[in-house]
Amino acid sequence: MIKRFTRRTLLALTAATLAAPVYADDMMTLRFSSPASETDQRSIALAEVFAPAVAAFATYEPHYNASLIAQGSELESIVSGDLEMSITSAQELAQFFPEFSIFATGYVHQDAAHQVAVFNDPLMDAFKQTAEDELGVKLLAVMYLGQRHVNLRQTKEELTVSTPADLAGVNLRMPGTDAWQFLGKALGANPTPMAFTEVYTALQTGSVDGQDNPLPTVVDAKFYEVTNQIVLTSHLVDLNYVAFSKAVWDDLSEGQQATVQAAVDAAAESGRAMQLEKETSLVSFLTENGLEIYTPDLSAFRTHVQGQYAGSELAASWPEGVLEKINSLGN
Ligand code: KDO
Repeated sequence: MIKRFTRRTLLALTAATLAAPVYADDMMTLRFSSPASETDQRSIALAEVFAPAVAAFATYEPHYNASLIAQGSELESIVSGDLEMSITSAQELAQFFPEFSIFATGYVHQDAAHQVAVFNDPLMDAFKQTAEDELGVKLLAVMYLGQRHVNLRQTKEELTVSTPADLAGVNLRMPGTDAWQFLGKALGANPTPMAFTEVYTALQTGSVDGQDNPLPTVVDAKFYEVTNQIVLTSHLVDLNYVAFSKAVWDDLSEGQQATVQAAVDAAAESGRAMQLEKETSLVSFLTENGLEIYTPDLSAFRTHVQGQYAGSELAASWPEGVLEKINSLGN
């Protein structure tokens, strides 16, 4: 907790001083960094929907595959003025503000529509305000990343996963932050922290047994080439938030702010629709490419994962009543 407090204070001090808009002959430059590839649906939506909509006053400058900023460092880069946009995660925000971990908790969000309802509900206001006041980052929209499943190198014959007990001893790559590591443990596995861009090689060489991502990511990152099964755990209906520099936002006119917001909303909607379509259509592609895809004992996974969060330090950081409100917004 001390680490987070120090980090939080340091960032608040930095946010107040460093971030400043980047201009080229009065056109604003919006540098965007993501670990995702250019062909990921979220990347496509921002490039093809957001960028043209703001082109009258801003140049969108995307950097993919974490080529400009390392995964997990985007928020600090926005604070320091080295970046203007990213698709951040609740897990990354939870590194500064533990309460964000509620949106990264296994089996809480039910589906894409539930994510949108939660993001647009007043319950989100305090979270957005904290990110704005203490980080200098505006969370403009929620993007649908998809249902995360366990994806393993082992064949189903070598390792059949029915319950969390079957993941005991499995070296499961999870992204680096605490909330991700907690989720990996809650699934029953041994989590290994690793950047997204290193995962393919780690699977190929066997330095990890598996990873967890939605089906569109398994295809886009070609993880299916170096794995043999997908256990449809649906353990996290995952999301990203479009993070936007507040310093840049404050430099926009009201009309330009409205244009940016509408453009981000349209991109999020477009990306969501494409990702949902891919989640349905890619099952046959993956089975045709030799992967065994099956559903485990979901009740066992849900019960075990929720049991791990109950009473945890993460759950202790959740504001009173928020989980109940999130659940009430679901179907
Ligand atoms: C990942 O590293 O597994 C992850 O899915 C975490 C997400 O929050 C997000 O960073 C995502 O990678 C990247 O956008 C690549 O898809």
